[in-house]
Amino acid sequence: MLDVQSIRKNFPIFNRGKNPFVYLDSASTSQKPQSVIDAVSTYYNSYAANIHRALYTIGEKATDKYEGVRKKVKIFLNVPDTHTVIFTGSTTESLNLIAYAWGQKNLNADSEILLSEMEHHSNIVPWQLVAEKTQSSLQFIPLTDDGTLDLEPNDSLYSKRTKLISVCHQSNVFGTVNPIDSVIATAKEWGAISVIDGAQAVPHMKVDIAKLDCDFYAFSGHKMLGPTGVGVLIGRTDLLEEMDPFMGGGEMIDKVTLEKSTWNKVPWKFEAGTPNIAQVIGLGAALDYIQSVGIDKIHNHDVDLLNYGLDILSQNKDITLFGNTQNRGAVIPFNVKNIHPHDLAKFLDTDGICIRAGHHCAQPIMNHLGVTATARVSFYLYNTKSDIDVLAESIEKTARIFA
Ligand code: C6P
Repeated sequence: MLDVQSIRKNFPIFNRGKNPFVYLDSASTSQKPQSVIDAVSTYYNSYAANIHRALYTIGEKATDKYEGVRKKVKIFLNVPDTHTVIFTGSTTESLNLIAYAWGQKNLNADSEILLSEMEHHSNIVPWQLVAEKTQSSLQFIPLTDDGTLDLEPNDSLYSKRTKLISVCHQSNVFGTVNPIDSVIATAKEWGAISVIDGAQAVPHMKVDIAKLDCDFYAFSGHKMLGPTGVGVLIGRTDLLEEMDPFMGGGEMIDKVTLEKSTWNKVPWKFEAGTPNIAQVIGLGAALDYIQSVGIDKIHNHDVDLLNYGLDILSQNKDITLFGNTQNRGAVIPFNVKNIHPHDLAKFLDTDGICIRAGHHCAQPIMNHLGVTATARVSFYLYNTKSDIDVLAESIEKTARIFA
């Protein structure tokens, strides 16, 4: 059991004296504990310097702290080699990095890119862009009505032309935790590389990169208590070494002449320019915080809230819940009869409740569901069952106003 009241004391946003304040949008971005805010401000207050180039004490300290976070990520996710942990700006940037740096070199008119209909736009649009450039084509693993992927062996989906399979570990709309072990195994079987979008998974469950043995894994810091502006891409050493850089500039080079340049080693080959130093250091503090609480405890707490939320919301006859999958994270998409989700979100906000409403950057899912938007609530370690009770009451109140 998590001691949620003690946890909430660590998050300044819950202690502003604003009551009620019910934050149910952690799938969009999480709140930050004081230790993360302190780690970022301490960097700016006491050792703000560029990394890998400053020869003075505070520069060395900044470099050590930044590189130390690479080791923390390695330990947190059981990554075989620290050098395969690349810092980016976000999951979006991580996925674009693969699409451009791997895709442009390895895809051609004979290649197929296999995605799923469940993807966030950041795991669709970069592939559309690279498909257009390379004349390769896109295929999609179908979505079923209960919010899972139809992974049945299917000759029209998988073939020798399949060069890359990219799916999310956990859906940001349904919360579905996909059987990525089998997706990764299928990719290997067909000689394709596997890419996993872990944006919604890493904050909420134990992820073991060595065990998964995928080719690329991407996630964002801001959904896991860290600052915005930092993401991670983990890649397989040989693939990263073969790939051309994604961006050119300082730091990513070995030698530069006016005619040509050679590249720094992995991971720095992919970290052009001054990186997001403060944000990476903040991510390190977020990893420390999650480890101090325990990712398994957080996961169990999520599941508890999910089951409670599903139970409470399903008692309201005006609510339509979307998706119905057994293995899922703490995300619930729904709509309320006769209320547009945007109106619902605005009315809930007047009661101090933050939820997401819209297409959730997953318009193909909305098309599949036959709606333009849904409401969505998502839970994290600082949420309580009483947050869900307050939500349910406010939904009922809003429904009475709209009736
Ligand atoms: N989903 C949500 O409210 P960035 O923005 O790059 O940190 O993460 C993009 C992203 C990629 N994949 C998945 C599965 C995601 O959920 C997200 C971000 C947020 O659902 C913001 S749209």
